[in-house]
Amino acid sequence: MSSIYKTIKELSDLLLHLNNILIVTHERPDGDAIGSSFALQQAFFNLGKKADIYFSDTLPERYLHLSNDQTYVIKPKPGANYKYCIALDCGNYDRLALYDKNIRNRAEMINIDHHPDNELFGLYNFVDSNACATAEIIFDVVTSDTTWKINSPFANFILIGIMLDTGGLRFDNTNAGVLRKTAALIDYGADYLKIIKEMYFAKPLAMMLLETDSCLNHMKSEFDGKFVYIHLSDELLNKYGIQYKETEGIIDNLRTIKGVYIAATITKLNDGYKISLRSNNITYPVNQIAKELSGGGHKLAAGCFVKSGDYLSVEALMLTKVKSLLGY
Ligand SMILES: [Mn+2]
Repeated sequence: MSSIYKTIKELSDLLLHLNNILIVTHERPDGDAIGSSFALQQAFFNLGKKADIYFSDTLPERYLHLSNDQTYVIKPKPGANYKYCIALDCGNYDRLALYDKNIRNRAEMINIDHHPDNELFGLYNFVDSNACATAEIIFDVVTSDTTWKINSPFANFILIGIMLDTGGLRFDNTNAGVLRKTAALIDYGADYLKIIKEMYFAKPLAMMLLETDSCLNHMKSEFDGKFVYIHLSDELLNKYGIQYKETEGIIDNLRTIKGVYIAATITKLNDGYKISLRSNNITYPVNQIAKELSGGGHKLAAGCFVKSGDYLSVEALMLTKVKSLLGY
């Protein structure tokens, strides 16, 4: 029997009693997935408890400095056995990066997330779609009970999660509470200016050139300019030596264009194409499109995967969906 937790206090009481913990998150982890995972691990460390994090791949370059003391694993030790598995920032079980697809039969699964379409796949579930980031939920937990101890690494990890999911405190999910918590994180020792510098003022030249090339030569515009998208082909990425996992910022740039409501990138992935979608207007919730194509996400940021060997048919499918969402 699975249960749904409604309050931060209940969640905090549950987490405080755990030991022998594995933390997991979605595939191709973003700043919130990474920040909230490291933050929760740090919170357990601060209580003298051990918790491992599993990622299915090495982290994007901008996050590599977070992991210099080998605090996460890519290949778990054979026979690794955890009593609890905490899933962060992931709406459904299939999207979780897991080294053992049967882990939920071997460990008690705790699902903590802020995606509105979360499928409550855990034995224990806490989902708050009003939270701007999963990192905000972890912050709420750790500040809800004085048993938890906060230090500056914890504050930095939370801040990274919040900054990434709010686009640097600029997206619609930024409210007064988020700003107060950001201020509190600085009081707890987060290095705000360092994080801003690393995230927004340290773009590799190759990335700048890729962005320029992709806007100049590969961006397409439809529906009176309300929709723009880029096919981030392997050829284009290879030209600049940039891996797909590093390109999280490109789509966010597209939606800053005046008059654009929806932006997308399409990238080849294994036996199909990954479509990432952004909206800057809740009148056009892109998770609706993602859902119709078996993906998911938030109203303003969502994604899906279409199994197909044919780019043009995937592009056409996406255009049909966007057209109807925009009411054309
Ligand atoms: Mn998130």
